[in-house]
Amino acid sequence: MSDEGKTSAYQSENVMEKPRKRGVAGHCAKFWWAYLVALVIITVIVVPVVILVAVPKIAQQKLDDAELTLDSIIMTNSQSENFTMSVNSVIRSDGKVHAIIEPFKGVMYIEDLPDHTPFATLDFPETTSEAFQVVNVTQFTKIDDMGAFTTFNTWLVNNETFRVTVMGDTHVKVKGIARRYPVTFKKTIDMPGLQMFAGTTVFDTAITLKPDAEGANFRGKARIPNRSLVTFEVGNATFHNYLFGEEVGTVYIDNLNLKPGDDNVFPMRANITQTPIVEAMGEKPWCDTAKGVLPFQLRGKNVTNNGQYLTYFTDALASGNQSVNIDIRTPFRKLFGSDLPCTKH
Ligand SMILES: *[C@@H]1O[C@H](CO)[C@@H](O)[C@H](O)[C@H]1NC(C)=O
Ligand SMILES: *[C@@H]1O[C@H](CO)[C@@H](O)[C@H](O)[C@H]1NC(C)=O
Ligand SMILES: *[C@@H]1O[C@H](CO)[C@@H](O)[C@H](O)[C@H]1NC(C)=O
Ligand SMILES: *[C@@H]1O[C@H](CO)[C@@H](O)[C@H](O)[C@H]1NC(C)=O
Ligand SMILES: *[C@@H]1O[C@H](CO)[C@@H](O)[C@H](O)[C@H]1NC(C)=O
Ligand SMILES: *[C@@H]1O[C@H](CO)[C@@H](O)[C@H](O)[C@H]1NC(C)=O
Ligand SMILES: *[C@@H]1O[C@H](CO)[C@@H](O)[C@H](O)[C@H]1NC(C)=O
Ligand SMILES: CC(=O)N[C@H]1CO[C@H](CO)[C@@H](O)[C@@H]1O
Repeated sequence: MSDEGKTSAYQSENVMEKPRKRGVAGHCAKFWWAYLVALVIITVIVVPVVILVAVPKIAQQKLDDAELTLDSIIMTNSQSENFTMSVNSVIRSDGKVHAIIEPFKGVMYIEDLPDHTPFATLDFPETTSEAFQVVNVTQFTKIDDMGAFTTFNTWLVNNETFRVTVMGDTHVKVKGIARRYPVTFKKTIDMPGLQMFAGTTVFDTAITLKPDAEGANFRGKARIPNRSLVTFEVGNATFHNYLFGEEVGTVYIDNLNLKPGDDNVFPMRANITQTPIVEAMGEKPWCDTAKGVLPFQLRGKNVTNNGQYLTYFTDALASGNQSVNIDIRTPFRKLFGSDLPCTKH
């Protein structure tokens, strides 16, 4: 192979050297065939190499270099088998190549799980290679793989951050070239998770001795931080309520709609077994140094939205315990007018 290459290089040098000694016109007349051969070579090899190899490589390279940032994901109208998803994102590139990227379906999967099972498919609209391209998509989304979607929600609820990949095959049209080039759009992004709602606080609490009309003997407000970029329409959520490892009741939060940020405040109510609470309130350190702030834990029990049972949120919220310290002394004082005496321990 390399020998053949050398021979042809040598021959072409000969072709180029000889004509220098003759006149331009004679040279052209005599060696028209050489130009024809050169033209044919350029047309047959060089142009196709540029069009078929170089341009698509550049197109793919430019697409690979572009950066995708997710600004927000909004899940609304959550139903058992589907929901509406809005994704607001930006694609940034150097903007040097003028090209159109055809619409395509991009699958989304968790990068750090080896099976890369898609949990959702995003319909990307046609985009251009502008340096700053806002891509907002709102679409009805059918949950094709409930296991993968539940896992995504579970990671979102539990993790500090995790990686999600968006990938799809599409075509690029470069300005001035009729051909469409197949390219692959593949971007991996870091997604902040909810960290099991760490930092949730409960305030404006009140307790009653008898359950009210809704069966609750505890009411308060919960401020639930959302560190993720995702807005969730969760619906009516119930939680197991644990104290010192024992289940002591059920917590209800209705119409839970979590937006990114710190101002997610929801009324909560609970139906709590009173005995373990009263006992703890009379024991050290809760009755003195801990000031009646009890270390409860919450774990998802059931999520329904407009009468539909949402397994993907139920399972995600059930995947771990969320610690919430609740001041029981303040509502206790309001109810009884005094603290419980500390029993010796
Ligand atoms: C979405 O799912 C619900 C069940 O959860 C079903 O009743 C409804 O028809 C679905 N919507 C569409 C458009 O498929
Ligand atoms: C995309 O969505 C963002 C956030 O909701 C919004 O600020 C922006 O105006 C939208 N842009 C377009 C082009 O729709
Ligand atoms: C995310 O959380 C899941 C389950 O809670 C865990 O198995 C996984 O290792 C975590 N991944 C990362 C990247 O933190
Ligand atoms: C949550 O806490 C309860 C009570 O301590 C315990 O029984 C349960 O196994 C915990 N669940 C998880 C998922 O950590
Ligand atoms: C909660 O309320 C229901 C109905 O009033 C009652 O049957 C149940 O025992 C209560 N649970 C607790 C933990 O108090
Ligand atoms: C949640 O509630 C729905 C509707 O009431 C019920 O069908 C489902 O079995 C419940 N799931 C759990 C885990 O309790
Ligand atoms: C939550 O429950 C209440 C009382 O049962 C009901 O009126 C309301 O429609 C439910 N909300 C949702 C979003 O399902
Ligand atoms: C407590 C906490 O981390 N809150 C965050 C909630 O989400 C917003 C937006 O993503 C952040 O700015 C907050 O810091």
